[in-house]
Amino acid sequence: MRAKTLTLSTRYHKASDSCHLVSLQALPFLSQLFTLKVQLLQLGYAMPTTTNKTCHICEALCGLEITHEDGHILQIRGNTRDPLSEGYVCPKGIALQDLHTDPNRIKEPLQRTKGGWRVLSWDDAYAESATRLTQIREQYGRRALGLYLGNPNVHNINASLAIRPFQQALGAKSKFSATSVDQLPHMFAAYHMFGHQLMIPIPDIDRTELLVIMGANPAASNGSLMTSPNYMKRLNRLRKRGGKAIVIDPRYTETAKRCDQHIPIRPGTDALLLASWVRELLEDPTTTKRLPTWVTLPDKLKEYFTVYTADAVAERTGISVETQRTLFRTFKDAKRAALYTRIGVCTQEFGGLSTWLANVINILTGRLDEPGGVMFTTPAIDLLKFLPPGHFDAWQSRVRKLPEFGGELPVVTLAEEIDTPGDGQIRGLVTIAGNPMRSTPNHQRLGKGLSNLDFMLSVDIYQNETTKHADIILPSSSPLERPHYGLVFHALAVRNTAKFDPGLFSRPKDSKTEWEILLELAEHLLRAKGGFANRAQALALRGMKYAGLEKILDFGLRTGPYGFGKGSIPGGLTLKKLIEEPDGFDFGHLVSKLPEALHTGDKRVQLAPSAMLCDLARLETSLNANNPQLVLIGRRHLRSNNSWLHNTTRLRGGSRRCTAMIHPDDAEHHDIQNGDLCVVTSRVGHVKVPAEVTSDIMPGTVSIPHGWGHDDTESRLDVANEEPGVSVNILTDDTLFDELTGNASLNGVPVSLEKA
Ligand SMILES: Nc1nc2c(c(=O)[nH]1)N[C@H]1C(S)=C(S)[C@@H](COP(=O)(O)OP(=O)(O)OC[C@H]3O[C@@H](n4cnc5c(=O)[nH]c(N)nc54)[C@H](O)[C@@H]3O)O[C@H]1N2
Ligand SMILES: Nc1nc2c(c(=O)[nH]1)N[C@H]1C(S)=C(S)[C@@H](COP(=O)(O)OP(=O)(O)OC[C@H]3O[C@@H](n4cnc5c(=O)[nH]c(N)nc54)[C@H](O)[C@@H]3O)O[C@H]1N2
Ligand code: SF4
Ligand SMILES: [Mo]
Repeated sequence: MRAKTLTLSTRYHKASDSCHLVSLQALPFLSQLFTLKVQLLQLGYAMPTTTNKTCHICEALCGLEITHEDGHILQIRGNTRDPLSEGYVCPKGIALQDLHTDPNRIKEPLQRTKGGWRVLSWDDAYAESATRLTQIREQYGRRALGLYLGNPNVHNINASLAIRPFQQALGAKSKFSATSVDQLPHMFAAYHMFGHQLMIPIPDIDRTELLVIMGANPAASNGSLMTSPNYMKRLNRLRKRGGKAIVIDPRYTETAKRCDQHIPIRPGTDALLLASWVRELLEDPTTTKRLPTWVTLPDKLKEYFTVYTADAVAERTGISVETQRTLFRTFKDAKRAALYTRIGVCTQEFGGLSTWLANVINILTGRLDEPGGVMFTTPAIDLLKFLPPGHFDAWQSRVRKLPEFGGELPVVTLAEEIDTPGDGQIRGLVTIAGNPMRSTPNHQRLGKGLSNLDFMLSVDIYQNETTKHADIILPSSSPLERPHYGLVFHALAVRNTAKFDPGLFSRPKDSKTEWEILLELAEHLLRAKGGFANRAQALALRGMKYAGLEKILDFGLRTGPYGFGKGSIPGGLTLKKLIEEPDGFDFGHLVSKLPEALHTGDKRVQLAPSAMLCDLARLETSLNANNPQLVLIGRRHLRSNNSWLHNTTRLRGGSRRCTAMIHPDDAEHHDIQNGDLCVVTSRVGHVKVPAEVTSDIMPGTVSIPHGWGHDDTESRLDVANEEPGVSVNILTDDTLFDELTGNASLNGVPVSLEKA
């Protein structure tokens, strides 16, 4: 049995399973200890307590056990009873304590003045923000107000639930988010093929026999759009049961090193390989005959693919005809197989087509909705029921006429919408948990725009490269002081589970969650606007505040697939039951649910929507393009998370280095030695970065991780500042994007290289 600290349970902490196993003889001893503990507590001695918490940093939803005493954290470890993460924790989960204690984390509202930053009361901060934002909207219209939502919002139930009413009260038309430097192509394909933007097929890693991983490095990222904690252990299990894993990536990644095969691919050419794959499948007449009856197949689909012969794409992709054919055959012959594509494939020139084609391959090979293939998760709160299915191109951006998706514009247009004069030019901006000054392409241009705004408000925990431009920063409480429910990521998980934690510590007086901040701001905005409609909205808002976050979650659970009258829990799942079971509920493997679960009007999968078929013409043109001499790609590190986890001492060093990986041939060609400082230049900028010469990367490719560049003197990030690195998004280009979806093209950016 695992050794355990004897702990006094908190209100919500269930006695651990190992306690249940303690023999009867030990009971008198335990009760003596308990009495002793109570006596010590009465004398004012604090005792260690162990509380469950879900890690909110990445998508993996790891269950943690945090031992703490008197507000101090003594230990963080993985919860072995967690049905999804099974005890796994990565270094970032351990470093949660640094986030909590970070002296740089903002604790009070701040206002930027000519004389520097000053502390502001919450009331004044709300009032001032609402007045200034309302003024801009009334004077210049809704387009003049911008909103940028960053990635941590989807990991934060407080923000996730409060953002919608806040948005309505703000009334900003120019909305942006990290979606368009990330998963937009997945949502675009889901919307067009399955009828709902969040109906994303998830690889059934626990039952598959062949997993093809394209443009993802789960050994660093722990999986994305497949919540799959302990990804590498899951891959090991797959291989132990006789299965195989293949990685298609320009770099021989940490993941590839632990798989069966690595196929290097030239960045940005995935759509060509996938089109060749689809062609091969359509060449066989039995492929379409075997399709389920609920798949709509357009006439003459085959004709769209005739040009993409294995031979024709070999040159551009760098993948030989032989390797292609073996890959296609292996996938087709496998009893169970799943093709999984992620950020390296999304954020490139053909991100939309590639993501769609991967879905098509999974469907044509009979993998969709089949165990061991790609399936749809059944989360305890059915997100799809509460969120709109989506829309596309209902209106366009002002300057470049890029299409909206689900009411948001591609973030590659943000800078030009701020710096291009004219009607609707953005003059006021709100950022919530976002750092576009490190996460979006060509952010120097954006920086100039931000410093010229009439007013900017940031809801954030740090004064960083983005929020330093704000007039007011509203800080939220520590992540350890707030509840967690993985609203979004339970819905994208490789297993159906649910868990809730109410937060580890109570909040200090005057510290607020995003739920409180955003709803309070919304109320101020509605009041500033006045009018009957706004009074009605304000009333609804007050109702929401009064009900509280827990009531809303409880409603979601009760009406969900394991709620009253459904599932195996007597009386149905409620929040109370989740709280009483802090290790969470396990509802088992993903289940087949098509065609009933489809959101399309005709309950059929649209295999080849016209938007995608039209875009194939653009792909065809690229077939005969020349490969650029040198292109840039990204990289993630296990000990880092986007741009905002570089201020912890625990995560410093190790493999987490901001270097430019280059192949020995390219190094020799440019007379660069390992460790030399080199200059990487693109159309929009240049950076000076140490070279890491390695044959792990394909010739003609440079890899630099994103999220770095913390040398800004106006930021308050003391630890990050000591090891600043450079921002790769100085090189990425706001004019490079996927024309189908509007997603940024961050991989495959043409660059040149020289010794500094
Ligand atoms: N070149 C390149 N660029 C990329 C990528 C890439 O692969 N290559 N990846 C892209 C991807 S996938 C993503 S998701 C985006 C991320 O893009 P963003 O979401 O814009 O950036 P993050 O680095 O996640 O910054 C998050 C911000 O939230 C703040 N924050 C952290 N926790 C909290 C909290 O609890 N509450 C509040 N209010 N604020 C908080 C941080 O201080 C920081 O300012 O970056 C993208 N950019
Ligand atoms: N430790 C850590 N974990 C994270 C994050 C983090 O920053 N750090 N960020 C989180 C977020 S927001 C996200 S979205 C996920 C992303 O999770 P992943 O998608 O796994 O992201 P990466 O680790 O960047 O892996 C992308 C891979 O794509 C490859 N690649 C680049 N260009 C191409 C190309 O043109 N074709 C192909 N086939 N491959 C290419 C890169 O070499 C890289 O190995 O990770 C999440 N988890
Ligand atoms: S893998 Fe992600 S969720 Fe798990 S501990 Fe690490 S950062 Fe947290
Ligand atoms: Mo992301």
